[in-house]
Amino acid sequence: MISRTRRAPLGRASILVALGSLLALGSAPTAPAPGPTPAQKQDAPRGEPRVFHDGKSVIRATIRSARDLRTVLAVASDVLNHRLDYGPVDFIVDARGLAAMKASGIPHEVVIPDLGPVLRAELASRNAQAGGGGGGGDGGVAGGDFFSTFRRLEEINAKFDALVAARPDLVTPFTIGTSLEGRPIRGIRITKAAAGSPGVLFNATQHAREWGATTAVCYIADRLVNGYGSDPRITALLDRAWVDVIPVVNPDGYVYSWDVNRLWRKNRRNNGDGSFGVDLNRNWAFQWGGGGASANPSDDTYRGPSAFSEPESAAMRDYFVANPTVVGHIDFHSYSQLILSPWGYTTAAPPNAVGFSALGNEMKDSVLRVNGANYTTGPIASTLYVASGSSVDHAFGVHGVISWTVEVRDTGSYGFVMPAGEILPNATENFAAALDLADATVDGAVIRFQGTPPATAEWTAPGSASVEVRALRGSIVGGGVKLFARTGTTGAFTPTTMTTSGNGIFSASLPVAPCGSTLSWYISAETTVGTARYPRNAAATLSTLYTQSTTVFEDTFETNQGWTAGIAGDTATSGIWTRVDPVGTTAQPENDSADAGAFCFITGQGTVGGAAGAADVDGGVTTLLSPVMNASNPESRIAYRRWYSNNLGGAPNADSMPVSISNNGGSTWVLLENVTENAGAWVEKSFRVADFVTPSANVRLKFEARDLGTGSLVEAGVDFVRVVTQACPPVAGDLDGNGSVGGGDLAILLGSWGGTGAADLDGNGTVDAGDLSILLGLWNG
Ligand code: 0X9
Ligand code: ZN
Repeated sequence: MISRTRRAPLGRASILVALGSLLALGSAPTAPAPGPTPAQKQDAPRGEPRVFHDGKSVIRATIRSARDLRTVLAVASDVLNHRLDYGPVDFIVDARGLAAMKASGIPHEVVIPDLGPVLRAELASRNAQAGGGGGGGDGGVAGGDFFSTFRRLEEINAKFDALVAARPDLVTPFTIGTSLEGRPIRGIRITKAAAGSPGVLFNATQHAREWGATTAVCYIADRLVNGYGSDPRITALLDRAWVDVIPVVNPDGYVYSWDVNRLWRKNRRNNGDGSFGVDLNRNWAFQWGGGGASANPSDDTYRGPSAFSEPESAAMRDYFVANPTVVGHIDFHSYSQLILSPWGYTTAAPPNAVGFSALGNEMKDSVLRVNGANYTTGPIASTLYVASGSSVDHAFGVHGVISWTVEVRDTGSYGFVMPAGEILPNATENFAAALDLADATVDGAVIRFQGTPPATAEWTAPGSASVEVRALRGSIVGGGVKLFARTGTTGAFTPTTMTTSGNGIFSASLPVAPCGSTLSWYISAETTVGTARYPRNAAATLSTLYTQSTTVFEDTFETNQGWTAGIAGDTATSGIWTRVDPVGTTAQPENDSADAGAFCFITGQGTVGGAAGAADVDGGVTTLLSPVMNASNPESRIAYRRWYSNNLGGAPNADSMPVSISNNGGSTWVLLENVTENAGAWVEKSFRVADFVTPSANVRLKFEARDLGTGSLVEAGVDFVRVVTQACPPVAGDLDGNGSVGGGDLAILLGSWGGTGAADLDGNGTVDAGDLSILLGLWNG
């Protein structure tokens, strides 16, 4: 379950940082500390006094049992991240609830002791940034500063109007219905595709307070409109599909979260019992009234009196009915950094779980590449919690739409009150996921590359490529998975049909090509509804340099080639590096890395049957130094196999083994990698020397096995060290070294006519007609 893998509750320091940054939002360096703001700013425009949750605290607790969960639900006045499985959950308590938590024995942390100052500071920063919280901000098409701060409903509407006005040929406005308080629920369609084409929907703000989701969806609209015609992937998408964007499904709640209560979630239904609001994401018909939805009107997950009792959710229902060619959908929420697929109402696997999983992983990887943010993916109910009557289940369960919930940033440091500086990073990474969802559902398939596309390949044996292909709509056409390749940057791509070994895996050999050439390639999968591509962008290809590797240094440690085990300054009292046929323990290998022979370097040899901790590294660091190796070739690579185990003895992963490289015989060192993972296995590593130091004939390696953390059991090993160069064999007649024999070589030959040198191809002592005829015979480019 995700909650177990989430990072540990915030420490005091990070809470202070979070609060500090929040208070600093939008303030000039000289701005006064937030104090009382004018009364007209404090009271909501609608006349209701603002709610600042004064004296309430935000708690992060760790649920360990059903009993803990019942206690938390009893004391919480609002659950923030609705993570009601075992693990951490964030919620608001009043002073009595806080006391009850303290008495409960449930592990918890007070993340925000008093919400009042935090929410007052948030309002002050909004007032400062947006000229009083209303009217400001550009409605500009080219982005402008629209994403520099959060925007009121009327600003979002103006922005969308501006997108329509700028590109009426591309953007069409629509309204899907009207909220309880009479606000239109608006959207735009962005497309150049023919009528009847497939399309996708991105919406946000079923939940009023989730402004990070609202801004992310506004950004999708902005990027698509502005990217059409300039960005090849966006252009291709909008030429074959439509994209609908509905930024605010719950306009009444959104306005209320601006004007009265920043932490409002539901719509603004008067429930008639003194409570307000229905949770729109529990009000959809599919499996309405099941688990994870409340029948109590005052609850934040109140499902409403009946399915689609609310005009906002009913408008969304009608949207799906009226748009039968919608094939993909993301309902954006905040917060928790999750990419969630059906089902929400049950932990049972959905139809085509493997397809959902492949697409979830594609989106997660794309998000990570944009800004390095980690999102987690999986089915809702088994990843987050059971919740029934939600949009995702309805869209998939009733209409077969490939539907997702994305919970955007962050993981709880700020929660709903995202700093304005996070708007763009959050939006750009989620835009990447949105594009993947669109391409995958429109084209019908996901292609997942197995491993990493190779940057280089041996030109005589370039190896093969494997992909996992999963249909999302329709099915994969027999023989329809192909690898397309060409050498160089011009000419047609030649297809090779990839063969399947079952389980969605397809493989093909990379084509043979001359040494020194670059292979451009991509993979495509034809489905009954379209053709998917890897990489997704039709203008992008993979590129692999064909080369020839030569091993210039190799050490299997069967003999001593001049390594130094233990150096001056080492502090370890045991487990000193030693070259042996290892005796295995639970921490140390029983065998070397399966290169030739049986020997390798390990940290301390124990006795057969001895305790795991008897000969491990203790008390400090032990260093293994290589002899000087020649890595002067500019494309030299260093490769080795290493073992590292530090998971035992009560302090997992507390230690490390830095591996460093020197190009001056050991005078100075540059870190290659700092091994901390407790692999407990031989791991092959390979580094391009020039990425770390200037290649030289004076290269050395240094492995430092450390036992510095308390109580941990550290064992390390090194084996099969190699220096490999990459260079193509000389081509006869290639006098200019460009890989082929052509005009440049002819010019060199004619330039040395009558003289001697490399152009004397027949070796008769003079560059003459004999050499010219050899060169013309080798002519190939
Ligand atoms: O509970 C929700 O509606 C969503 N989380 S939030 O914290 N934004 O409220 C998650 C919805 C996922 N979908 C289903 N549970 N079906
Ligand atoms: Zn939500």
